[in-house]
Amino acid sequence: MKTVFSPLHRRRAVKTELDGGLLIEPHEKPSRAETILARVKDQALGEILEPDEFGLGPVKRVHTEDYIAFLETCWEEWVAAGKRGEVIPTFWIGRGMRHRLPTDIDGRVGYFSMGADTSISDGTWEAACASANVALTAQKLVAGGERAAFALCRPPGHHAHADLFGGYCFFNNAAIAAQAFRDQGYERVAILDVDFHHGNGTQAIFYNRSDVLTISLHGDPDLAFPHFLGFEDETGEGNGEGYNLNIVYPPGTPYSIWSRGLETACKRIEAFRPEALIIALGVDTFEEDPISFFKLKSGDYLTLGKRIEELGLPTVFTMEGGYDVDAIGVNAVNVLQGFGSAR
Ligand code: SP5
Ligand code: ZN
Repeated sequence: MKTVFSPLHRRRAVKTELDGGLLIEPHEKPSRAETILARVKDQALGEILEPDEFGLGPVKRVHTEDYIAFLETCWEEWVAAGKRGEVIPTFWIGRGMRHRLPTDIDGRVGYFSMGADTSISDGTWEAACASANVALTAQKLVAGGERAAFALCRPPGHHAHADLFGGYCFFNNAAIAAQAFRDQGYERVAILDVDFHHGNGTQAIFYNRSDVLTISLHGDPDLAFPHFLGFEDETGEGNGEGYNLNIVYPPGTPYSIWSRGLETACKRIEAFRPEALIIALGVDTFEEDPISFFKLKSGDYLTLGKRIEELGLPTVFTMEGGYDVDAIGVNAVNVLQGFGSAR
């Protein structure tokens, strides 16, 4: 399987993550992607390509113009306003307040975010654009006839809404790739999100559409980030009714339980008869992950990859979360090797 990777991910190297009232070293750090890349090379998974440049056209199919413009200049505006630290939102739209885009940078940062876990500094814009290009290049490979491709995206994407950053995400790479398939004439596309966290951005982007099926398996949002979306009664709206599926699990869930939901998801995907599949691939379901509470083991990722291959669909993997850096390479590449070894 071919891997798409951009060294520009290194431009995203924030120093802070607000966690428990402290500014800690971010969980979402450059060594994550480098460790996965090293494993791809070590295992000779396949050719490694740098992304093509697609410009902002395909990004604008998913994200709003005002959000994109904000992200591009946010750091410069922040510095120009005399701030001395990294961009971290402090104020949000509370219940009863107005959804009106303010001029002031503090107001704009709050307006376009869904969490304060995601700092911004110089280079975040370049890395986010490169990450979208990585996903789009993998999509192009698969549209061109490859059975599957691995988009080694960093920063990740699945928490980003059309006009919100947060959860370490800026552009929703999986959604952008899915929309690219649609714009190239694919009638139905499925997105299966196996990251520990609910794919809230992906769900929201396609919530009223029946052409992109969204499925997420994740830690119960009653107990885990993103806290305010991802419950099982969220099934889609309007035309999209029946085209969103959430499956939630409690702390301590092992693969033997998690995989039951995977079976439900696979049955739903088969019934939908998509022409392409996107896997939002997070490996923060791992037993040693520092911010999550599932108990998947490294070998389970081989089994997961094999089950995904059995769907028999053209498949793009977009890299999402996974914060045990020591294991992230083995776990992510195990999914891809499980997929490959089923042939
Ligand atoms: C892409 C992705 O996986 N994003 C996840 C973002 C989660 N950010 C919030 C992390 C909160 C960590 N809280 C630690 C609790 C540990 N018991
Ligand atoms: Zn995650």
